[in-house]
Amino acid sequence: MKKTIFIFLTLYCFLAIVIFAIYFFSKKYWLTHMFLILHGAENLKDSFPLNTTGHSQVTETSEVWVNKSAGEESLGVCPETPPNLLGPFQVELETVRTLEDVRKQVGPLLQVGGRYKPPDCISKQKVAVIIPFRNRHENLTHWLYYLHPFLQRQQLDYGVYVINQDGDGTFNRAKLMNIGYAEALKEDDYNCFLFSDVDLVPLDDRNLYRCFSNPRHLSVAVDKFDYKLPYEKIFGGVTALTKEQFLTVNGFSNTFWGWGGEDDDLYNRVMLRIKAISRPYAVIGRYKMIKHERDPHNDQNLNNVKKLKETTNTLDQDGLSSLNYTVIDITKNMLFTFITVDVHVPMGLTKK
Ligand code: UDH
Ligand code: MN
Repeated sequence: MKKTIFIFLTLYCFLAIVIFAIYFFSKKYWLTHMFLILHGAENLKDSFPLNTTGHSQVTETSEVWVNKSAGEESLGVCPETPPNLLGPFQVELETVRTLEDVRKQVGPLLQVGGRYKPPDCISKQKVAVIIPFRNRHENLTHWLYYLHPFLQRQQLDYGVYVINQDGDGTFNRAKLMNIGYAEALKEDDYNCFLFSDVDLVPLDDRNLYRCFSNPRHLSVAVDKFDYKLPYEKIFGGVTALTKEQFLTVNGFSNTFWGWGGEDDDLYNRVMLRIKAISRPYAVIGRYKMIKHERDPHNDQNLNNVKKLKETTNTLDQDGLSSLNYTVIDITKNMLFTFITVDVHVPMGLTKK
């Protein structure tokens, strides 16, 4: 009899443990999933809404996507407002910095190719940061020194792609952006593209480097322009578009050779197809532009001004749909992925 009671009790305990374990794990699973579903389905309010004076601006909500991979099931979605932001911070560009210094300071948290994921939460977007580049190594070092910690404080899942134009033919900023988009997508399923000049260092980390429900112009208050928009429709410097928004406007034009116009053409594309942009408040969208002269082989091109009248007619043929280039080299280090490309400079523009 005693033996039967003992066996019965043992079985009873075992069953209770099994039932408890099933209950515990399923609850954790459902809690995580309810959290993701609730936050994923909601269009969360932009914590830093727009200056409403601009005619083209609308109040924004930020989009929510979730990128989960194996081993991340138990992490929650990153909060809408990152908890460790500094707000305004000091930027000092006099110190001579080497890539090695920067690597020592900000490298340890990164993965090869300048990739980062927040360790404690799942970022809602996967952001490819695209930098058009030629011969601005000092600028790039400063940019990396300030931007990696900045992007990490924002809990972004991101990768940095420096798109280096090969040779000394006329520079083409916009085409390099399109190439960056195409090359980044070959590496990962990015859903947000952050296009940044190499010389623009943000001064406030509340200026979120993520995508919003309208294409976003982030560099609204640059020191070079007295911390004001030089003109209302400016869409150059730093911009962010979702993959869908970028596809909707067929990317940038590939045919703006030399300085000027390509950013205004993108503005036209956005206005034709999406009809609205967003911006952070000027008090947040503050930047220092690292001092520089106009580069060689990037003279102002007055033909670009004429082309701006033609955006309606050229949008469909000229852009991502007609992009052609040759990759010469891809080098990865801890701070960035450096992609050298032949942008196929037309005859006659190969040297100036
Ligand atoms: N760039 C290079 N190397 C070059 C030329 C340009 O890396 O030889 C890249 C670099 O990322 C640079 C960006 O292209 O930051 C833009 O070039 P820029 O810095 O010479 O342009 P600028 O500062 O433009 O003059 C500021 C915006 C002006 C208003 C927009 C007018 N539509
Ligand atoms: Mn500049």
